[in-house]
Amino acid sequence: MKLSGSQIILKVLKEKGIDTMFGYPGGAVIPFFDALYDELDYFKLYRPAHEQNGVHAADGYARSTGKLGVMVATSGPGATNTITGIANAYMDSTPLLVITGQVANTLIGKDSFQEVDITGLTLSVTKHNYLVRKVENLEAVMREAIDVALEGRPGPVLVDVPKDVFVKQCEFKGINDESTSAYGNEIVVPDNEALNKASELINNAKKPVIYAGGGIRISKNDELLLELAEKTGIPVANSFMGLGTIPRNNKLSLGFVGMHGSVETNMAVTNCDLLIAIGARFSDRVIGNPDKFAPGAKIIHIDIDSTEIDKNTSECIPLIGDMKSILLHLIENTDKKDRSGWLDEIMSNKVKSDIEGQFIPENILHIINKVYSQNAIVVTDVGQHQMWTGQFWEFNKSNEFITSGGLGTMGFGFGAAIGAQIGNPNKKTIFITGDGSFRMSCEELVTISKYKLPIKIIMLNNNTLGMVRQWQRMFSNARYSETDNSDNVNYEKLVDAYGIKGYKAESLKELNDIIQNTHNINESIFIECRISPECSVYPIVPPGRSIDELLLNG
Ligand SMILES: Cc1ncc(C[n+]2csc(CCOP(=O)(O)OP(=O)(O)O)c2C)c(N)n1
Ligand SMILES: [Mg+2]
Repeated sequence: MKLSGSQIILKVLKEKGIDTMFGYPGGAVIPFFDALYDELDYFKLYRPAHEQNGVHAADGYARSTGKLGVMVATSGPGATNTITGIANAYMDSTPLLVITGQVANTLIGKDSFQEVDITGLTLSVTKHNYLVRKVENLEAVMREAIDVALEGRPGPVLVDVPKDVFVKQCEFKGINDESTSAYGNEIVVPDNEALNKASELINNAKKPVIYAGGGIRISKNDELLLELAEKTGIPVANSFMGLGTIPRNNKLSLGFVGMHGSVETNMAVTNCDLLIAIGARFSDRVIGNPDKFAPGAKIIHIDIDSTEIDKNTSECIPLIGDMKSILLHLIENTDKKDRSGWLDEIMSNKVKSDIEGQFIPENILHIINKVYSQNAIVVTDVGQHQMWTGQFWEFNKSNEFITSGGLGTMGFGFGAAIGAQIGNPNKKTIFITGDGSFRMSCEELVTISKYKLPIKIIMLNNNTLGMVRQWQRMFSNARYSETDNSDNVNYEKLVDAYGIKGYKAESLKELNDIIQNTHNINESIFIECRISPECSVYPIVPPGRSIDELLLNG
């Protein structure tokens, strides 16, 4: 059967069970969108207002569903607009397929209209990328690209397709095509000796801590993590990406560790004698001064990606391979233990403060969390509001928290919330944003009204680029250079222009009333919470310091 390049792409997507895409048209991809036009009874394509947000949407869709996220963009500016989204997905290990149109083969390398070397530009932020110059190669490349994105440690893969390749025809070989390589079938498991040694270390540890990261969400192992923690009585500190891997209201959950970790969590990791890292990568935001991170601990490092071992730490005991197999082995070979003495010691460091009645992020988030405690996906932007959400929201599951961890991309949240809501029509998507971040992506208001996505937008409006301002205040002599945002944007009017109802709250009572009156409405709403620019994220570990050198104020 002869098919065009565009039809080949759609055929392989269908074969892989992919029916949802994000995309934005343009000259080089007209043939692709033309072929799609005939397939709209199977495929659903969502068009964002901006390609960057389309990639973030594919990312939010992938993180919340565990499926591949797909974004299609045109050549030149369409392609360059995807780069931030691709880098963001790369840092947080999200499986994405980005298909870009390229100028026709005969025009490549001539500074042609809307030509950019997108494979060159994205080389360092993709797991792999391809420029497919011959239609005969497209079928195998498409299959391989999808497998590479999903297999092992997932990541974004880009396929660049010249316009003539979309149009040219060739024979479609089908799944038995021998030129397709077999990615994704190999399950690597560490040898028994290493696993037994790790079990023994766990059995003998007096003060162990599990450091659980986003790899647990990616490999869908929340339940096994909980089983291991509960059997061994070992408390769990999360990386920011790992929040939700253990329910936050479980007594073994310590929340997240690192720059904005709580005192008890950072002290637990500092004082532990064994740290069991599971699907976490010891990012600099977690470890602070590497020489003083968990100084008396042996470290077991469980990961699918061997290049993570000893990258940011040294002398780990590595367990490389399939997390499910490793966790099952550890659960079976570790002793059931009561470590409540150690947990009590950890919890004695907890700091209590009297904040009742104050219109501050902690109380605001508690009110919202109470109403949306079940079946909700929380998506954030980047800044103080992101850290407050991580600190105060009681997550139940790992795929119910979506945030930009590694790249810290302001503007990530709106697109990601759109993708999460599309992937999970039966869940409520709560998008928590800041005034600065929202200004970077609010063009997507049109997308949620067009597709009737009932996303709840909560803006913590401090009229400032709060996180940067906090650093200026604490570490730059309060010289507030270019962080002021108090230019009286009327956000209620802005959202009204898109047919979305907006509310403003300046007290807990107002917020409570708004939430009570609106939470059952199956439409998008926007709630602006006007907070003081002086609200800060505490604790904070000053740059370069160790994670036990926390500041609680100042
Ligand atoms: C694209 C991008 N540009 C700049 C930054 C640097 N940055 C980090 S947090 C922040 C302030 C965010 O402001 P806002 O969204 O209002 O959140 P707040 O900290 O006030 O809660 C800035 C400018 C970034 N992370 N991403
Ligand atoms: Mg702000």
